[in-house]
Amino acid sequence: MTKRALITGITGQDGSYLAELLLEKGYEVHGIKRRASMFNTQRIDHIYQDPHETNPQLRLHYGDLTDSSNLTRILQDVAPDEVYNLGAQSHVAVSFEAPEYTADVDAMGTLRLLEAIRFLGLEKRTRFYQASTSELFGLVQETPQTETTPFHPRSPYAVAKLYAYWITVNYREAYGMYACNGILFNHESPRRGETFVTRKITRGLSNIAQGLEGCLYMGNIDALRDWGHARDFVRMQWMMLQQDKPSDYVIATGKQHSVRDFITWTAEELGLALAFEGTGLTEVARVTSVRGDKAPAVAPGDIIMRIDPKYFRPAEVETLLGDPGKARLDLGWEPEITARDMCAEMVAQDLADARRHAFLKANGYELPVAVEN
Ligand code: NDP
Ligand code: GDR
Repeated sequence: MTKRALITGITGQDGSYLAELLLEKGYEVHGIKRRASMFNTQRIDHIYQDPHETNPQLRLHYGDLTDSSNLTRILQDVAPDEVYNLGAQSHVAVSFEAPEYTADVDAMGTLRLLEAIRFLGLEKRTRFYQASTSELFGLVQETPQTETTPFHPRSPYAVAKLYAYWITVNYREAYGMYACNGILFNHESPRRGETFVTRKITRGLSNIAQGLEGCLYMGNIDALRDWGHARDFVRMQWMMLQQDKPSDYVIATGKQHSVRDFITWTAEELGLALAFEGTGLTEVARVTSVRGDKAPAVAPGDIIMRIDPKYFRPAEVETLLGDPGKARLDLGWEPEITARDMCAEMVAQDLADARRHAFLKANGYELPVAVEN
C-alpha cells in the first residue's frame, strides 16, 4: 500500500527536502501552499509533477494554518497516514514585529491541525510530526540541552512553539494519538531563507566578492549555535514517525560555533582572510589578504562587515548546544554533514548566483539584487 503524507510548509526549506525524501521512499506526497501574489514554489519546482498526468505522486493544495475549515477539508480529502507540520512564521526576529500573527500560525495552527485530525476520526490512523525547536530552551538552564532540559522561551516565536509542543504532547496523552515533537536545533542549507543568519552571510559576502553589495550589516555575532544540515535533519523527521511508540527527540549535532566563526568560514571559502577590529557596535571585519579569483571586487584593507543595532533582538538566545544522544540510541541517527562542509556548499551556490549577476551587470543587463533592509 502506498503511504500518503501531508506536509504543511512544503514550500519552505525543510518541506522541500522532506518532500524529496518521501517521494524517494515511494510516498504519495501532498503539500499545503499559500496563495501569494507571485510564484512561491521555487524550492519544489524541480520535483513538481503535472497534475494532468495520471497519478502524480506530488500534489499541492492551497491552504493556510490560520484557516480551520480549509485544513479540515484538505485532511478529509487526503486522509494521510502521516502529517508533518512544518508550516510556521519561522523567523524569531520577525516574531517580535508580528507576535499575534506568529501565535495564530505557530501555536493555534498546530491546534487546528490536531483538532481537525480528531474531528475527522483520523486520530488512530494519522501519525503527526510537530516541528518543535531549540528556541524552547531560550535562556538555557543546562548545557548541553536534552529532552529533559527545562524550557525558557525568549521570543513570541518560541512562546508560540511552546504551546505547539505541549498541545502535541497533550493530544498524544489524551487521545492516544501517535504524535511526536522533533526538538530541532538550527539547520541550514543552500535553500535556507535569505534572512536567516547563515544564508545572509554566505549570500551577502558572495555578493560583496562580486561587487554587487558594499558591506554586510550584522547583529549579535557572538551568538553561539549548534548548526546542522537540513538534509540530515529531515531524515530524522521521517524516522520519528516510523517507531512502535511515539516520543519526543532532540535533533542536533552536539557541536557549537559562533556567528563570527561562520563569517570567517565564508570568507575563507571566498579566498579572504579577515581581522575583526573594535568591540561592540563599532566592531568591523577587515580584509587582510585576498587569494584566488573568487573575490575580484575585494582588496586588502576593505571593511566588509559592520554591526547594525537594528539586528539585535529585544531578548536574545545567546547559546544553544544540543545532545542528540536519545536519537542516536533509539533510532541510530547520526548527522552526516558538518557545519563547515555545509558552509562550503552554501557559498558554492551563492557565489555561482553572484557570478551570474555580475556577468549580466558587466554586459549591461543589471538585475536588482534583493538585500534585507
Ligand atoms: P521556512 O521558513 O523555510 O518555511 C516555513 C514554511 O511555512 C513555508 O513553506 C511557508 O510558506 C509556510 N508558512 C508560513 N506561514 C504559513 C501559514 N500561515 N500557513 C501555512 N503555511 C505557512 O522554515 P524551515 O523550513 O526552516 O522550518 C520548518 C519548520 O521547522 C518551521 O516550523 C520552523 O519554525 C521549524 N524549525 C526550523 C528550524 C531551522 O533551523 N530551520 C529549527 C527548529 C524548528 P511560504 O513559502 O509561502 O512562506
Ligand atoms: P534563530 O536563527 O533565531 O536561531 O532561529 P537566525 O539564523 O535568525 O539567528 C541565529 C543567531 O544569529 C544572530 N544574528 C543574526 N540573525 C539574523 N537573522 N540576522 C542577522 O543579521 C544576525 N546577526 C546576528 C541572531 O541574533 C541569533 O542569535 C532559527 C529559525 O530557523 C527558527 O525557526 C528555529 O526554530 C531556530 O533557528 C532553531
